[in-house]
Amino acid sequence: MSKTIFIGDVHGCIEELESLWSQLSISKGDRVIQVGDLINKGPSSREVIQFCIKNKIESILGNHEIRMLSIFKDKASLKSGTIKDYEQDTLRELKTKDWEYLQSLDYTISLKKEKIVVVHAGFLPAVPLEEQSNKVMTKIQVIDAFGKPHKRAKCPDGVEWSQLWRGPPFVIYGHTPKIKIDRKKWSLGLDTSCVYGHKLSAYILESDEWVQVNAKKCYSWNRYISPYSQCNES
Ligand SMILES: [Mn+2]
Repeated sequence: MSKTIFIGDVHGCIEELESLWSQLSISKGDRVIQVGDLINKGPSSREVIQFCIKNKIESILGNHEIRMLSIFKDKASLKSGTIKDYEQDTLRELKTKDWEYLQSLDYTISLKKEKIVVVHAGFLPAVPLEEQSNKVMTKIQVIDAFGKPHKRAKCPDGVEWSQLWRGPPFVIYGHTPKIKIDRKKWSLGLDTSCVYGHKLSAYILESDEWVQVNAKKCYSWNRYISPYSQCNES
């Protein structure tokens, strides 16, 4: 039986992606979908995109892909001095084919029969699926008392969107880095903080199991997540 596999946020962690791939024993006919944020912060955004192209991994837009595509489109913004070092690195690294891959991505992938939707960040539970904004789909983490979406760090009293989400559809997402896979009745969060020194995770739908590899190191510092004080600040 062919498998459907979902992979969490990679952020340029090519060695971990390769090692996860070898543990998944992918065969012809399997479908592999990544939840966005393939690039930035980690060691090689370009190699990760090349790996996806070569292995026909489907992906969606994360906030980091949106950000890089907008910088790429408007080079004038480079002069504003608001570009982070890792964004400069990615901009230098990527070639035409890599940009074309990023440009081909959509905000969601729907598996109709399975009633599953894959999105990078999540959804606002009070809004119909077809009316969700691009910003919400790539950035939401928590919801405030007025029902507005926010970043977790900006709204400490907010409730995670996934706690309020009632399917169908079942939502598979990334963007909110955690130590463990975040499984709820109607959602599955797959960002297990690889670039922050924890794990890269994959979920296999048909057998309902996950496969994880440990990060080789902490590539980027995150105060909530990173285990090592010697991790590079970025
Ligand atoms: Mn993200």
